[in-house]
Amino acid sequence: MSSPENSGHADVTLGRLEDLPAPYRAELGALNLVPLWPSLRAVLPPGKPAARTMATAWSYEALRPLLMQAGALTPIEKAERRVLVLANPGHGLEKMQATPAIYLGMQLLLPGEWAPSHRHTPNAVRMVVEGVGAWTNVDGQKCVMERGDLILTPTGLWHEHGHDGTEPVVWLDVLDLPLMYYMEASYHINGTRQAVKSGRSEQRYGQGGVVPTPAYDQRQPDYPLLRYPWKDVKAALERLAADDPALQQVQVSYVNPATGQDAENVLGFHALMLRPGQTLQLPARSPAMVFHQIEGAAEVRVLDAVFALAQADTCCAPGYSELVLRNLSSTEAAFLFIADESPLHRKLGVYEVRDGAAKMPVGPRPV
Ligand code: GTQ
Repeated sequence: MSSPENSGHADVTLGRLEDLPAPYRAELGALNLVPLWPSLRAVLPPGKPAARTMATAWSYEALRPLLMQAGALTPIEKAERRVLVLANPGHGLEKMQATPAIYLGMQLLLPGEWAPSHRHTPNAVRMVVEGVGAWTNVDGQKCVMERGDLILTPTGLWHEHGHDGTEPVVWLDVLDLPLMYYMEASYHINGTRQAVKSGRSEQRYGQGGVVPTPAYDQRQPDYPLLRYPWKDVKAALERLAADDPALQQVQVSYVNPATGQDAENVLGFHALMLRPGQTLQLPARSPAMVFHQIEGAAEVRVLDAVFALAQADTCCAPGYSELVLRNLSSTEAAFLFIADESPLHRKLGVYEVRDGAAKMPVGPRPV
């Protein structure tokens, strides 16, 4: 495959739709036919994809009062999931997409409320933003929700949310809903209240380095660990930073502890620590990304945008763009939750890192 630099014919102006006689266009349309050449450059742009995804930030301080208002305006029975969707204007707000494959929503559950049991084809995770006393029952496992915790609700697993506390609880939902919807593979099934089963995944799979040995005729569950407590993830980041003071990218990935692979099939999840005053440059990579400030404050520069994220703020960046992250404090570490489309790109064979000239991956197995 030639690179854009040496593909001498890339600038050739192709014929436009208007160049074709109207009766001919009408005849094509009547037979559900379309000429390719007027759209060829749009669907196969030179060198780099054309992104609809705009670098966009959502302030928690700004959205929180509106979310609380939703709590007053719409009872949970009328919402099932009381969520304000963080929609990217580049895609059109009605598409409810943050990036091509990522949906983001801020969900509010008030004390005593119950968001009834259902399961669906899209994979979801929750990143807890504020409040105590809520829980998510995933496939019979009651996962306590505390700020910064990551809770998985992978494809097909029953889940319902409840709240035994006294203050509102808010969390960030991250789903691969846009992809599933685009594939015409998105649907749900409603269920009844799930019984809490014995055994908690955290007790069994929450210790790095060891996993329970399955009985000889059994295999590990597909999703062995459903809750990743923030206190453990934060401690892992702090140990990583202390172990190697020269390490630039102090980052951990949420993985399936039985396989070491991505925690879910489509989206990747990571936690990043920026040391006090640190600036971190990230090369352009093909997957789009989402950043959510768990603790501290950080600046995110992407394309022409500069976002200052305070705690609980969220932003997104299109793929194929360089990023510069900067801790806005010179005394405190900053911690970011990252969701990206890297498992999807790897599976599709289109994952690439552009730390120099564009390198188009060839073949289905990326490096
Ligand atoms: O909590 O199950 O933001 O089904 C969107 C769809 C949350 C949920 C969302 C959902 C959920």
